[in-house]
Amino acid sequence: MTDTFEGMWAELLPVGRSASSGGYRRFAWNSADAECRAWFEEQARARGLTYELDRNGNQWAWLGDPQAGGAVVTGSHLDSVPDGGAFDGPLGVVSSFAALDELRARGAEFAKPLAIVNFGDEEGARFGVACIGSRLTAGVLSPEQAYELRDADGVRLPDAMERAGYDPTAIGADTDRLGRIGAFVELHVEQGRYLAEDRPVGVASAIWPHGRWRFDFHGEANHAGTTRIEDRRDPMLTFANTVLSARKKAGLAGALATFGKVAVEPNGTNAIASLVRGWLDSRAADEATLTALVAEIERAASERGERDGVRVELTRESYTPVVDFDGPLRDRLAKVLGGVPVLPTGAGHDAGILASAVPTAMLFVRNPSGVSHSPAEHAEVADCLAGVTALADVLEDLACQPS
Ligand code: HGY
Ligand code: MN
Ligand code: MN
Repeated sequence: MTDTFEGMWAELLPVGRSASSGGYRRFAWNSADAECRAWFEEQARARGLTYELDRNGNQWAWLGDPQAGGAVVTGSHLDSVPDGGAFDGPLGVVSSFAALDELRARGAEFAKPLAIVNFGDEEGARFGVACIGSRLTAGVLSPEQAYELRDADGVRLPDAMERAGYDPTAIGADTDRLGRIGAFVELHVEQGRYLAEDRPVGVASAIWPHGRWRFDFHGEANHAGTTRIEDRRDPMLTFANTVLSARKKAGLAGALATFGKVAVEPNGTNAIASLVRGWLDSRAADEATLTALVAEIERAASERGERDGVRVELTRESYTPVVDFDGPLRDRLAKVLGGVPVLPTGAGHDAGILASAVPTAMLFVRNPSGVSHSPAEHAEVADCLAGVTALADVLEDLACQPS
């Protein structure tokens, strides 16, 4: 099992990696994504698994009859955020194949179908909505909504799918497929430091509610060298104040608010901007806090906009309500693993989307620094292998023993 994990990891590591930063740019339907998908299909076929591409472009590798029902499914995603780390997503997919190899090495007898899945476009880095592959499958993103999505170059999601060789006309809820899943378990690198001092593997209890909102600050383009300060309608000013205000209000609310992406038009050094677009990522332990925080940030932005002569518009682009993972499944995993830490997370996952339709659980693997969505993201090999063993133990309990 050690050699299969490290062999697979080494194969996948260079795909879509920047030579300068060491970060990844595996975006939905781009060439790096295609290479990752080819790798997934190769791993499936090399193990004699039944390879399947579903209507939403998610990849499945089946052991046993995909139609039988009660399947135990594991897996994660292979796409990344811009300049992301190596572990967020791929650790779950590689560990799933390695866990299957481990179970076969143990001589495990499967009583239920087992599947490994790669959910497409989990990060939403290109089209702005998180977990598009699993949201479409769970029916929480409609085809109509998906057809409206465009990337920064104005390319529509269906056109991107078509250019990558996928049929966008088939996308939509896949109730039948979800109805054949008995349990979904996603292994993922931890994206905080909860496990750092403790154990290599933990079990997830919940995912914080979180969302993405786009602020459009409409000002007036003008000359940077001839426009008096008092005559300006500078959206950059309103944006900057909104960033500061969001940070302060999130701190007071014990919540999180991040402006990590901004677009400026016309984006010239010697021109006052006409439009600034800022994307807010906000998260909180409960929905009431999150809703109140975003409303406060919006109010502060509008008030500042009044002062600056800037019109402010807010659009919610992506939202995931709080996820409390399936209690009995969570407790069963914790028992199988012998009382490991049970922890919440502020990071969204495909498991969080599927939790609305099937019993779902997550395993976290220790990330010593807690850093994620960065080339510095890291997990020690020993902890990754502990994660594979834990996943194999859990899958053996769920799929290899008559319930
Ligand atoms: O944004 C998130 O929490 C996840 O990485 N998609
Ligand atoms: Mn991520
Ligand atoms: Mn992830």
